[in-house]
Amino acid sequence: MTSWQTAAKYAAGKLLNAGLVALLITGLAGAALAIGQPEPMQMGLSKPATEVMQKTLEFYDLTNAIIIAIVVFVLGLMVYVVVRFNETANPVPSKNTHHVGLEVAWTIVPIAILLVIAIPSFKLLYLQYNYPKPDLTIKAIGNAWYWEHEYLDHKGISITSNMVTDEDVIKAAIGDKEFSAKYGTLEDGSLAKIAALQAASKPLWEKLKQPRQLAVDNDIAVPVNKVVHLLVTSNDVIHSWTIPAFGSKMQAVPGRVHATWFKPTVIGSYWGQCSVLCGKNHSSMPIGVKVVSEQAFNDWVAALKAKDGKKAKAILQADLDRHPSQNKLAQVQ
Ligand SMILES: [Cu+2]
Repeated sequence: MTSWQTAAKYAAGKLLNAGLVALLITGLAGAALAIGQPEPMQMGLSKPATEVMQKTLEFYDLTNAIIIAIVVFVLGLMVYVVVRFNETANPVPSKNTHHVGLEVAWTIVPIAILLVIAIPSFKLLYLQYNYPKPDLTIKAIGNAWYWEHEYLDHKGISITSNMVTDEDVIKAAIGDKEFSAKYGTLEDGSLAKIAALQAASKPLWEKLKQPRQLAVDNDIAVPVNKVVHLLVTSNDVIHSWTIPAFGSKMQAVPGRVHATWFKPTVIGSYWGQCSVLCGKNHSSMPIGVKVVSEQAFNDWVAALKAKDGKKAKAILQADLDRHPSQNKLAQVQ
Protein backbone atom coordinates (compact mmCIF):
# COMPACT_ATOMS: atom_id res chain seq x y z
CA MET A 1 0.00 0.00 0.00
CA THR A 2 1.48 3.36 -1.01
CA SER A 3 1.77 6.25 1.44
CA TRP A 4 -1.04 8.27 -0.14
CA GLN A 5 -3.34 5.26 0.16
CA THR A 6 -2.42 4.95 3.84
CA ALA A 7 -3.05 8.66 4.29
CA ALA A 8 -6.43 8.40 2.56
CA LYS A 9 -7.36 5.42 4.76
CA TYR A 10 -6.33 7.36 7.87
CA ALA A 11 -8.35 10.40 6.79
CA ALA A 12 -11.33 8.18 6.01
CA GLY A 13 -11.07 6.66 9.50
CA LYS A 14 -11.04 10.10 11.11
CA LEU A 15 -14.08 11.19 9.11
CA LEU A 16 -15.87 7.98 10.04
CA ASN A 17 -15.42 8.86 13.69
CA ALA A 18 -16.84 12.30 13.00
CA GLY A 19 -19.91 10.68 11.47
CA LEU A 20 -20.60 8.48 14.50
CA VAL A 21 -24.24 9.54 14.50
CA ALA A 22 -24.77 8.28 10.97
CA LEU A 23 -23.12 5.00 11.78
CA LEU A 24 -25.18 4.62 14.92
CA ILE A 25 -28.39 5.17 13.01
CA THR A 26 -27.55 2.76 10.18
CA GLY A 27 -25.99 0.30 12.64
CA LEU A 28 -29.03 0.18 14.92
CA ALA A 29 -31.38 -0.17 11.99
CA GLY A 30 -29.16 -2.87 10.51
CA ALA A 31 -29.15 -4.90 13.71
CA ALA A 32 -32.86 -5.65 13.50
CA LEU A 33 -32.86 -6.51 9.80
CA ALA A 34 -33.42 -9.97 8.41
CA ILE A 35 -31.28 -10.80 5.42
CA GLY A 36 -32.78 -10.91 1.95
CA GLN A 37 -35.85 -8.73 2.33
CA PRO A 38 -36.91 -5.27 3.50
CA GLU A 39 -38.55 -4.69 6.88
CA PRO A 40 -41.25 -2.25 7.97
CA MET A 41 -39.71 1.07 9.09
CA GLN A 42 -36.33 -0.02 7.77
CA MET A 43 -33.57 2.58 7.75
CA GLY A 44 -30.44 2.18 5.69
CA LEU A 45 -29.75 -0.35 2.97
CA SER A 46 -30.19 -4.12 2.81
CA LYS A 47 -27.98 -6.44 4.80
CA PRO A 48 -25.14 -7.63 2.59
CA ALA A 49 -24.86 -11.18 1.27
CA THR A 50 -21.96 -10.52 -1.11
CA GLU A 51 -18.62 -8.78 -0.92
CA VAL A 52 -19.85 -6.16 -3.43
CA MET A 53 -22.80 -5.22 -1.19
CA GLN A 54 -20.57 -5.27 1.91
CA LYS A 55 -18.18 -2.82 0.24
CA THR A 56 -21.12 -0.75 -1.04
CA LEU A 57 -22.39 -0.39 2.53
CA GLU A 58 -18.94 0.62 3.79
CA PHE A 59 -18.78 3.25 1.05
CA TYR A 60 -22.29 4.42 1.91
CA ASP A 61 -21.28 4.84 5.57
CA LEU A 62 -18.11 6.70 4.60
CA THR A 63 -19.90 9.19 2.33
CA ASN A 64 -22.65 9.69 4.92
CA ALA A 65 -20.04 10.45 7.59
CA ILE A 66 -18.41 13.00 5.26
CA ILE A 67 -21.76 14.59 4.42
CA ILE A 68 -22.70 14.91 8.09
CA ALA A 69 -19.28 16.36 9.01
CA ILE A 70 -19.61 18.99 6.22
CA VAL A 71 -23.18 19.91 7.17
CA VAL A 72 -22.26 20.31 10.85
CA PHE A 73 -19.17 22.39 9.96
CA VAL A 74 -21.06 24.72 7.59
CA LEU A 75 -23.96 25.12 10.02
CA GLY A 76 -21.52 25.94 12.86
CA LEU A 77 -19.76 28.47 10.64
CA MET A 78 -23.06 30.16 9.73
CA VAL A 79 -24.19 30.36 13.36
CA TYR A 80 -20.80 31.78 14.33
CA VAL A 81 -20.96 34.42 11.58
CA VAL A 82 -24.51 35.44 12.50
CA VAL A 83 -23.64 35.80 16.21
CA ARG A 84 -20.14 37.25 15.93
CA PHE A 85 -20.49 39.57 12.96
CA ASN A 86 -24.01 41.00 13.16
CA GLU A 87 -24.36 44.82 13.16
CA THR A 88 -24.62 45.12 16.94
CA ALA A 89 -21.73 42.83 17.82
CA ASN A 90 -19.46 44.11 15.06
CA PRO A 91 -20.44 47.71 14.09
CA VAL A 92 -17.23 48.40 12.10
CA PRO A 93 -16.73 45.64 9.51
CA SER A 94 -13.26 44.56 8.43
CA LYS A 95 -12.10 45.80 5.00
CA ASN A 96 -10.09 42.60 4.30
CA THR A 97 -10.76 41.12 0.85
CA HIS A 98 -8.04 38.47 0.51
CA HIS A 99 -6.46 35.89 2.75
CA VAL A 100 -3.94 33.67 1.02
CA GLY A 101 -3.89 30.97 3.74
CA LEU A 102 -7.65 30.69 3.82
CA GLU A 103 -7.96 30.58 0.02
CA VAL A 104 -5.37 27.83 -0.24
CA ALA A 105 -7.14 25.90 2.52
CA TRP A 106 -10.60 26.09 0.97
CA THR A 107 -9.16 24.84 -2.32
CA ILE A 108 -7.03 22.04 -0.88
CA VAL A 109 -9.51 20.69 1.69
CA PRO A 110 -12.37 20.02 -0.81
CA ILE A 111 -9.86 18.35 -3.17
CA ALA A 112 -8.70 16.13 -0.31
CA ILE A 113 -12.31 15.26 0.56
CA LEU A 114 -13.01 14.38 -3.09
CA LEU A 115 -9.94 12.14 -3.14
CA VAL A 116 -11.05 10.38 0.02
CA ILE A 117 -14.38 9.68 -1.73
CA ALA A 118 -12.90 8.90 -5.16
CA ILE A 119 -10.39 6.24 -4.12
CA PRO A 120 -12.84 3.77 -2.47
CA SER A 121 -15.40 4.67 -5.14
CA PHE A 122 -13.12 3.56 -7.98
CA LYS A 123 -12.09 0.47 -6.03
CA LEU A 124 -15.75 -0.46 -5.64
CA LEU A 125 -16.46 0.16 -9.34
CA TYR A 126 -13.51 -2.05 -10.24
CA LEU A 127 -14.81 -4.81 -7.96
CA GLN A 128 -18.30 -4.58 -9.51
CA TYR A 129 -17.06 -4.72 -13.10
CA ASN A 130 -14.13 -7.09 -12.70
CA TYR A 131 -16.12 -10.23 -13.48
CA PRO A 132 -14.43 -13.23 -11.83
CA LYS A 133 -14.50 -16.57 -13.67
CA PRO A 134 -18.10 -17.85 -13.49
CA ASP A 135 -19.15 -21.12 -11.86
CA LEU A 136 -22.66 -20.66 -13.20
CA THR A 137 -24.24 -18.44 -15.87
CA ILE A 138 -27.89 -17.46 -15.85
CA LYS A 139 -29.71 -15.39 -18.47
CA ALA A 140 -32.47 -13.22 -17.02
CA ILE A 141 -35.11 -12.03 -19.48
CA GLY A 142 -37.53 -9.28 -18.49
CA ASN A 143 -41.07 -9.49 -19.81
CA ALA A 144 -44.13 -7.33 -19.22
CA TRP A 145 -44.57 -8.35 -16.39
CA TYR A 146 -42.57 -11.32 -15.21
CA TRP A 147 -39.03 -12.68 -15.30
CA GLU A 148 -37.63 -15.72 -17.08
CA HIS A 149 -34.30 -17.24 -16.05
CA GLU A 150 -32.44 -19.62 -18.36
CA TYR A 151 -29.64 -21.74 -16.88
CA LEU A 152 -27.11 -21.69 -19.70
CA ASP A 153 -24.95 -24.44 -18.17
CA HIS A 154 -27.95 -26.76 -17.77
CA LYS A 155 -29.74 -27.19 -21.05
CA GLY A 156 -33.50 -26.97 -20.91
CA ILE A 157 -33.72 -25.41 -17.45
CA SER A 158 -35.72 -22.22 -17.60
CA ILE A 159 -37.61 -20.75 -14.64
CA THR A 160 -40.53 -18.39 -15.15
CA SER A 161 -41.27 -16.33 -12.04
CA ASN A 162 -44.64 -14.68 -11.51
CA MET A 163 -45.59 -12.70 -8.43
CA VAL A 164 -47.79 -14.52 -5.91
CA THR A 165 -50.88 -12.34 -5.43
CA ASP A 166 -53.31 -12.01 -2.51
CA GLU A 167 -55.82 -13.87 -4.70
CA ASP A 168 -53.39 -16.80 -5.18
CA VAL A 169 -52.82 -17.08 -1.44
CA ILE A 170 -56.53 -17.03 -0.58
CA LYS A 171 -57.38 -19.51 -3.35
CA ALA A 172 -54.70 -21.88 -2.07
CA ALA A 173 -56.23 -21.70 1.41
CA ILE A 174 -59.97 -21.96 0.67
CA GLY A 175 -60.19 -23.31 -2.87
CA ASP A 176 -61.43 -21.75 -6.11
CA LYS A 177 -65.09 -22.48 -5.45
CA GLU A 178 -65.32 -20.74 -2.11
CA PHE A 179 -63.19 -17.91 -3.47
CA SER A 180 -65.65 -17.10 -6.24
CA ALA A 181 -68.57 -17.49 -3.80
CA LYS A 182 -66.97 -14.97 -1.45
CA TYR A 183 -65.40 -12.47 -3.82
CA GLY A 184 -67.06 -13.21 -7.20
CA THR A 185 -69.53 -10.37 -6.85
CA LEU A 186 -66.82 -7.75 -6.40
CA GLU A 187 -65.65 -6.04 -9.58
CA ASP A 188 -62.14 -7.02 -10.75
CA GLY A 189 -59.61 -4.29 -10.05
CA SER A 190 -62.03 -2.30 -7.89
CA LEU A 191 -60.75 -0.81 -4.63
CA ALA A 192 -63.35 -2.80 -2.70
CA LYS A 193 -62.00 -6.09 -4.08
CA ILE A 194 -58.35 -5.12 -3.57
CA ALA A 195 -59.04 -4.12 0.06
CA ALA A 196 -61.09 -7.25 0.79
CA LEU A 197 -58.39 -9.54 -0.65
CA GLN A 198 -55.64 -7.70 1.18
CA ALA A 199 -57.45 -7.99 4.52
CA ALA A 200 -58.32 -11.65 4.02
CA SER A 201 -54.80 -12.61 2.91
CA LYS A 202 -52.92 -10.77 5.68
CA PRO A 203 -52.98 -13.64 8.25
CA LEU A 204 -52.25 -16.13 5.45
CA TRP A 205 -49.10 -14.24 4.42
CA GLU A 206 -47.93 -14.25 8.02
CA LYS A 207 -48.46 -17.99 8.20
CA LEU A 208 -46.61 -18.55 4.93
CA LYS A 209 -43.67 -16.43 6.18
CA GLN A 210 -43.43 -15.01 2.68
CA PRO A 211 -43.08 -11.31 1.91
CA ARG A 212 -46.22 -9.91 0.27
CA GLN A 213 -45.55 -8.25 -3.13
CA LEU A 214 -42.11 -9.93 -3.28
CA ALA A 215 -42.90 -13.65 -3.19
CA VAL A 216 -42.81 -15.44 -6.56
CA ASP A 217 -44.31 -18.77 -7.59
CA ASN A 218 -40.99 -20.13 -8.87
CA ASP A 219 -37.78 -18.94 -7.26
CA ILE A 220 -34.46 -19.42 -8.97
CA ALA A 221 -31.68 -21.13 -7.05
CA VAL A 222 -27.92 -20.62 -6.96
CA PRO A 223 -25.22 -22.44 -4.99
CA VAL A 224 -23.63 -20.61 -2.05
CA ASN A 225 -20.07 -19.23 -2.40
CA LYS A 226 -20.05 -19.65 -6.18
CA VAL A 227 -19.58 -16.91 -8.75
CA VAL A 228 -22.76 -16.42 -10.76
CA HIS A 229 -22.72 -14.40 -13.95
CA LEU A 230 -26.10 -12.98 -14.82
CA LEU A 231 -26.77 -11.94 -18.40
CA VAL A 232 -29.69 -9.53 -18.47
CA THR A 233 -31.93 -8.69 -21.41
CA SER A 234 -35.57 -7.96 -22.17
CA ASN A 235 -38.28 -9.11 -24.55
CA ASP A 236 -40.24 -5.87 -24.63
CA VAL A 237 -39.58 -2.68 -22.65
CA ILE A 238 -36.68 -1.73 -20.36
CA HIS A 239 -36.74 -3.53 -17.00
CA SER A 240 -34.07 -3.84 -14.32
CA TRP A 241 -32.97 -6.99 -12.51
CA THR A 242 -32.16 -6.25 -8.87
CA ILE A 243 -31.35 -8.10 -5.67
CA PRO A 244 -30.38 -5.43 -3.11
CA ALA A 245 -28.60 -7.85 -0.73
CA PHE A 246 -26.29 -8.91 -3.60
CA GLY A 247 -25.54 -5.33 -4.62
CA SER A 248 -26.67 -6.33 -8.10
CA LYS A 249 -28.74 -4.08 -10.34
CA MET A 250 -28.67 -4.27 -14.11
CA GLN A 251 -30.86 -2.76 -16.81
CA ALA A 252 -32.68 -5.23 -19.04
CA VAL A 253 -32.74 -3.61 -22.47
CA PRO A 254 -34.38 -5.28 -25.49
CA GLY A 255 -31.83 -6.26 -28.14
CA ARG A 256 -28.89 -5.96 -25.78
CA VAL A 257 -27.24 -8.24 -23.24
CA HIS A 258 -25.86 -6.66 -20.09
CA ALA A 259 -24.03 -8.58 -17.40
CA THR A 260 -23.69 -8.45 -13.66
CA TRP A 261 -22.23 -10.96 -11.22
CA PHE A 262 -22.64 -11.97 -7.61
CA LYS A 263 -21.15 -14.46 -5.17
CA PRO A 264 -23.61 -14.88 -2.29
CA THR A 265 -22.01 -16.08 0.93
CA VAL A 266 -25.08 -16.69 3.09
CA ILE A 267 -27.65 -19.43 2.51
CA GLY A 268 -31.14 -17.96 2.52
CA SER A 269 -34.03 -16.45 0.57
CA TYR A 270 -33.46 -13.20 -1.26
CA TRP A 271 -35.92 -10.94 -2.98
CA GLY A 272 -35.73 -7.98 -5.31
CA GLN A 273 -37.94 -6.08 -7.73
CA CYS A 274 -37.88 -4.74 -11.24
CA SER A 275 -36.23 -1.37 -10.68
CA VAL A 276 -37.07 0.58 -13.81
CA LEU A 277 -40.59 1.93 -14.26
CA CYS A 278 -41.76 -0.36 -17.05
CA GLY A 279 -45.53 0.00 -17.19
CA LYS A 280 -48.82 -0.99 -15.61
CA ASN A 281 -47.61 -3.98 -13.59
CA HIS A 282 -44.08 -2.76 -12.88
CA SER A 283 -44.68 -3.43 -9.18
CA SER A 284 -45.77 -7.01 -9.90
CA MET A 285 -42.56 -8.52 -11.22
CA PRO A 286 -40.40 -9.34 -8.23
CA ILE A 287 -37.38 -11.65 -8.32
CA GLY A 288 -36.84 -14.49 -5.84
CA VAL A 289 -33.46 -16.16 -5.39
CA LYS A 290 -32.74 -19.07 -3.08
CA VAL A 291 -29.10 -19.39 -2.12
CA VAL A 292 -28.60 -23.03 -1.15
CA SER A 293 -25.79 -25.52 -0.54
CA GLU A 294 -24.05 -26.90 -3.62
CA GLN A 295 -25.50 -30.38 -2.99
CA ALA A 296 -29.04 -29.00 -2.79
CA PHE A 297 -28.44 -26.96 -5.94
CA ASN A 298 -27.28 -30.05 -7.85
CA ASP A 299 -30.28 -32.04 -6.58
CA TRP A 300 -32.56 -29.18 -7.60
CA VAL A 301 -31.10 -29.15 -11.12
CA ALA A 302 -31.50 -32.94 -11.36
CA ALA A 303 -35.15 -32.71 -10.22
CA LEU A 304 -35.86 -30.00 -12.79
CA LYS A 305 -34.22 -32.06 -15.53
CA ALA A 306 -36.52 -34.92 -14.51
CA LYS A 307 -39.42 -32.42 -14.86
CA ASP A 308 -40.34 -32.82 -11.19
CA GLY A 309 -41.07 -29.23 -10.13
CA LYS A 310 -42.63 -30.26 -6.83
CA LYS A 311 -39.58 -32.23 -5.75
CA ALA A 312 -37.31 -29.37 -6.86
CA LYS A 313 -39.16 -26.92 -4.60
CA ALA A 314 -39.07 -29.37 -1.69
CA ILE A 315 -35.28 -29.73 -2.09
CA LEU A 316 -34.79 -25.97 -1.82
CA GLN A 317 -37.11 -25.70 1.19
CA ALA A 318 -35.40 -28.59 3.01
CA ASP A 319 -31.99 -27.02 2.51
CA LEU A 320 -33.18 -23.61 3.73
CA ASP A 321 -34.73 -25.25 6.80
CA ARG A 322 -31.42 -26.94 7.54
CA HIS A 323 -29.64 -23.57 7.43
CA PRO A 324 -31.68 -21.06 9.43
CA SER A 325 -29.27 -18.32 8.47
CA GLN A 326 -31.87 -15.67 7.71
CA ASN A 327 -30.67 -13.44 10.51
CA LYS A 328 -26.95 -14.00 10.19
CA LEU A 329 -24.78 -11.27 8.80
CA ALA A 330 -22.68 -12.00 5.76
CA GLN A 331 -19.23 -13.15 6.79
CA VAL A 332 -17.39 -11.54 3.93
CA GLN A 333 -14.09 -9.77 3.93
CU1 LIG B 1 -40.16 -4.23 -15.29
